Amino acid sequence: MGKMVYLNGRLVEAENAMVSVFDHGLLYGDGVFEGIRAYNKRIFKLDEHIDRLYNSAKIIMLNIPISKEEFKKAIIETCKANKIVDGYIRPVVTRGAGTLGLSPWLCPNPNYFIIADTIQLYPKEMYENGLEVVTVATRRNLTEAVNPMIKSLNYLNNILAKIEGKIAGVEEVIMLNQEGYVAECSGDNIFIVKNNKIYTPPIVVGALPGITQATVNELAEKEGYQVIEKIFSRAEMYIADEVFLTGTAAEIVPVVKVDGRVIGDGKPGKITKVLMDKFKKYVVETGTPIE
Ligand code: PXG
Repeated sequence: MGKMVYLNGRLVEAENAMVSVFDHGLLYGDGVFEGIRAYNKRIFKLDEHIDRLYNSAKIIMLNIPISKEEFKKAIIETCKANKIVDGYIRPVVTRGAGTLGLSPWLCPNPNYFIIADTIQLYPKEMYENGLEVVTVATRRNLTEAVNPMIKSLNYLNNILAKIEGKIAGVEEVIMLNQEGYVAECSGDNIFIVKNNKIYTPPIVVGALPGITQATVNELAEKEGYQVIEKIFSRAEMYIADEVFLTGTAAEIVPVVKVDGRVIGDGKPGKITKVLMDKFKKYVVETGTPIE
């Protein structure tokens, strides 16, 4: 049996997992998604990801046709069918097939599917030596336009930023909001450390409420560090003692250079390394069992 995809209530062979070209998810990016990790046959922060998926859907008035409990069961079933031990899970809900017009009311049946695959890990050097990042010209979406707290299928804002980063020769980029404050990265949240205090921008700045970000808050506080939500500028980032990024795929990545400015002593920071270590232990011992 090859790869199986969960599509609208049942598991189908990956090559038969198809949606219509009239699906508004494809035509307009009208839909929502999640990216979830599995570690050691356990699904990490499943409830949190499901809550965020349903929140994103609620904001765009997309009715997910099954309950949260049913969605969680479907995710577990998909992981089982694909014998996932360590993997990456991608639940997607689209507006469904409709007319060529924008109206979501003419899309009566949302499509939902779940892909469970193995994960392509980032190079080890990135974690050992730290990452260089740059700020890009593409600003993060206005909260009054497509609010970045919606994990929608419309990721062009992030993709444009990613392209700028690629041209500049970096793997991840920093995005500012319209006021010029640091919002987040193309697919990661950002933290800075100054005088043993940890800061991350509040969601109102224009960022996705990251589940890895929330996990870092939890772990940092357990270690006795204060995590403060604070609006900060590029300049404050340049003079930080440490900078690191968080995301489901990337986990915790130390940053050692921002816009050409060396952060701290140019090596992954002390607190960053403590958090990376705690995170590594935490992920394998928590989570929803796949069996
Ligand atoms: N900000 C944005 C814009 C994201 O898309 C995060 C922050 C981190 O959130 P979590 O909950 O994962 O800690 C994300 C999520 C990829 C990829 O392939 C990454 C995300 C989404 C889709 C693909 O790197 N990151």
